[in-house]
Amino acid sequence: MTKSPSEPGSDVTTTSRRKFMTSTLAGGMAMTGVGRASAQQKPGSAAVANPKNLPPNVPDWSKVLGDGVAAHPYGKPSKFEKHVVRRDVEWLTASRESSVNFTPLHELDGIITPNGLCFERHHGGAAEIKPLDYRLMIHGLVNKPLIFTLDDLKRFPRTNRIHFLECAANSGMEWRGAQLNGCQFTHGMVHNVMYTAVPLKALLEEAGVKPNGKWLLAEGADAAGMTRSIPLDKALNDCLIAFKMNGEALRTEQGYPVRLVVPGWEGNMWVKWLRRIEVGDQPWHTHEETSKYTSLMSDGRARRFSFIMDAKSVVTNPSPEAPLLAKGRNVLSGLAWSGRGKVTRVDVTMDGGRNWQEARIDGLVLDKSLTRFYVDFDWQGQELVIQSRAHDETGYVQPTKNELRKVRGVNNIYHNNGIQTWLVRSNGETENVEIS
Ligand SMILES: Nc1nc2c(c(=O)[nH]1)N[C@H]1C(S)=C(S)[C@@H](COP(=O)(O)O)O[C@H]1N2
Ligand SMILES: [Mo]
Repeated sequence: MTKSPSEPGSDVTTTSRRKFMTSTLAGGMAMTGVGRASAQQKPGSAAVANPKNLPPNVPDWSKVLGDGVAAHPYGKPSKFEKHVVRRDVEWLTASRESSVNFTPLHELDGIITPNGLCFERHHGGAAEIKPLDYRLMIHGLVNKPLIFTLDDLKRFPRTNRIHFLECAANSGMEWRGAQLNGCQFTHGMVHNVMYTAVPLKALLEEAGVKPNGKWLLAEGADAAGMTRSIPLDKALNDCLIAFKMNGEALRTEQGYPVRLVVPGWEGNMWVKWLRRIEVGDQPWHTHEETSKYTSLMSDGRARRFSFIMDAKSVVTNPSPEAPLLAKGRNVLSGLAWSGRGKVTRVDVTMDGGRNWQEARIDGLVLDKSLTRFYVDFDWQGQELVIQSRAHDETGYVQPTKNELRKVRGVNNIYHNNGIQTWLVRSNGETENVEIS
């Protein structure tokens, strides 16, 4: 019911009259280790190398043998990368079990999210399922109700697909203005992995959907028993029953041993620890699609079944946790995605919307996947007001936050795909702001 306006940038005022609304919680954030406090290096105070290890000297690590091959049966990141972790915001949720942590987007590059850094969102903790005891049941309006073991699933023809998963609440704290000082927290409820999976279509064909079967109910085996209604057309089109991510078994947090993949649609439909799929003739109107995952509009009505994640983008570097450290040659980097298909173009402005340039998209451009973009630029210490704007193959253009507020109001948590603004100060420090 709400189509976002397609003329972003129109409400940006001139430079002289521009006011910045900065992150209101920046101070509190620093205390809980969020935001600038978590940046590895402060602008202008780049860590200094030990001259002993620099050319022409022989560095320390060339004088001793390294670890043998058995030291790490399962490899870990370098110990110098300890800061690259999922982080959470303690005050955001009442319990650890129904909570969320965030992908450190500003530390990553390319389009694939490493398994150990995929944000987690669960409503009743991460279930631990013994693979031998795992079963997937398909029942309801089918000719032949079926129960599959994990091995049964792995005997169906499989496919590999790279898709983003974005929580509908990603950027949800920003509806009323800039809040969280770091792209890990404003945009980190997204990950992008390659799934090895069986198309859901194959299993539904095996069971034989009756002619009046029009909707599916997907249910998780966790304590939260997550349930969502999914239109049959979507299920037959591109939904997947996934058992591997980035080549290895799903992580416990991501639904081991099996999760549902619903490409381009809101994260809560991607049921983890998938237990059963029921075929019915109408949606179920579960708790997760009535009291939750609906959006209260200004007129008091609620927007429901808002499945698709609209096109969105964010500049990951520079950003509050990744300030500019040096003048001269610099790389601006970011991510763009769309639940409607491929990203076709990303525009970037460094002066708050007066001038836009087309970013350089690099690497794979895939359907309903994160897409990496860059702008290679020269920085002479001037203040920058950085934004990015994604376009997708349907012609949809990412709106400004104010344009979104006009159609959706501010009583909202979900589906905030508005344009993000970072203010880079002349010392390189970067802040979450909004332009008024
Ligand atoms: N069974 C089950 N599935 C679930 C959830 C859950 O709590 N239980 N959370 C959902 C929500 S709200 C999101 S955003 C995604 C998060 O997936 P991730 O943990 O792999 O990031 O899983 C979805 N699937
Ligand atoms: Mo979510």
